[in-house]
Amino acid sequence: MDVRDRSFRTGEWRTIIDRAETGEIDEPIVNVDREDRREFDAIFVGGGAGGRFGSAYLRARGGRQLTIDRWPFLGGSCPHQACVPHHLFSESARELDLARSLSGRLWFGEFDEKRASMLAVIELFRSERNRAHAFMNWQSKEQLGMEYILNAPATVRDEHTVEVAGQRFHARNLVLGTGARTEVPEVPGVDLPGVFDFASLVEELDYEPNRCVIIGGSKVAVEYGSFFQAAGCPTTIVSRSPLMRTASLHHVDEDMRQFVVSGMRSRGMTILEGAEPVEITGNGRATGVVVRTAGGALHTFPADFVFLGTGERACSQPFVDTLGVEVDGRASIVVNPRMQTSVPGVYAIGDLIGPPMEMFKARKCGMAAARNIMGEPYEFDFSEYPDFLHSTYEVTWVGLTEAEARERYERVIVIQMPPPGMGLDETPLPCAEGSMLTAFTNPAASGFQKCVIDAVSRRVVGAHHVGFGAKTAFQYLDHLIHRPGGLTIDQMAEMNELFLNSEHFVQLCRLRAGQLDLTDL
Ligand code: COM
Repeated sequence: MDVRDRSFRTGEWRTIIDRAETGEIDEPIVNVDREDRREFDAIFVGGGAGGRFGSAYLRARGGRQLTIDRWPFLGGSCPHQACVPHHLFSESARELDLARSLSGRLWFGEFDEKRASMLAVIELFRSERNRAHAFMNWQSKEQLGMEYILNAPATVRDEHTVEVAGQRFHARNLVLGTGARTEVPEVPGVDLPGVFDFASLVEELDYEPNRCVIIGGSKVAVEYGSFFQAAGCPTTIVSRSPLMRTASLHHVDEDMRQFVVSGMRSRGMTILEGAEPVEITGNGRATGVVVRTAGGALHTFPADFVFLGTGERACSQPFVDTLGVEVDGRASIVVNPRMQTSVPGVYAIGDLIGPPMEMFKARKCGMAAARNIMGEPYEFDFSEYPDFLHSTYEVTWVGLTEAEARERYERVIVIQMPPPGMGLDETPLPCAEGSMLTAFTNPAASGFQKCVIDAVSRRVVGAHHVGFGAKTAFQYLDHLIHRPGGLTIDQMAEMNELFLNSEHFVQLCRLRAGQLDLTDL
């Protein structure tokens, strides 16, 4: 299907994507400018976040790219199976938990557990997700001027050649961005029906689960588990490491972690740390998980729904086989800070190069590759970054934990809410957007925040927050605290807060900034 000379509106794109997904359109969707005789500067293999942003950047720099994806849309797993559904599920968890905790109060009706359905939310996502896909195709073509071939897998032939739908395309460079997949643990029974990961959940779930066991303690386990529990499916998490202490998460403050994990427990979740799955039992489909608990005893936890939260592994094998790119012990393609692989002219980006498997990294990797390809030496160091997850809350953090700061600096103060030593139920603070009703009805659950300051330089070195509405601020806080000179408590005190502001940092810093010798608050 050649769409080059057509200009579809998003509704028309949606129909095309729908038809491609049902197999009604089984040919490639081709948007290639046959009249442009220029060589391609790059072929992006994979049109997910990294490929799309890299492609857009390269075009904006005057280059010519071709982006190829096996799916009939650009944007990749983010809008199809990962970030977007996760945010829909996490918002649903928050709403469900609020409605449950306020059942019968104010204007809230008696909470009806039968109407709390994870399947209904998943079906909503499944039926509507192509709207976002349609926008990506439209924007990439009409606004960003990208060339692409969709609905057809790409096969890399050599470091300059990619074959798609029987046709070969050549480019000065290749940018590989085909992502990662769930690392399936070697547990007997893992192939049984009733065992899902984040992708098969949105593709295949067709029943309402009654009891869930999650294997693994990743971010995905915390986020999806909180949703399952809120949607009325009692959930047990089986994790070798303490939750939020897995290797993929850095700079998790212990007080913040305890607030999050004890909140999950108080909402009814069972969290088994130091535990390992021995077997998924089943009788044609999953019926439970046998777990060796921290004490060594074996217990069987019944479940009609088992979810894998064990992390992901890069889909690098085709490129190892064809190009011989170097990979590390976890199959992630090894790149330098310019995103160059061990093979000259071949770049790799996003989840394919390993953790953190986060959106900011994928998109900036794409941009970094594009800049280098277009002759601008550019390095991307993603070793320090802000991070977040959802429980029923938005949990956000940047910089150092209090413990890390105390190791690094001689004198550290914290500005914290509730203040250190005060019981959670003694104060309804912090509260702001999204937590006012909770603060007035269940103060102990209103949230937690902590700002960590090096008292000598007066610089903010870490910020941690559990609540709602603060995530956006952390993007800017990340920039401010990591820029040369950083961000001091005095500069925070100069900011104009939009009161009530979720993380409370500006006004709390102002209460202390007058001190020449800073103390905790
Ligand atoms: C976002 C997809 S949902 S992309 O990063 O804009 O391509």
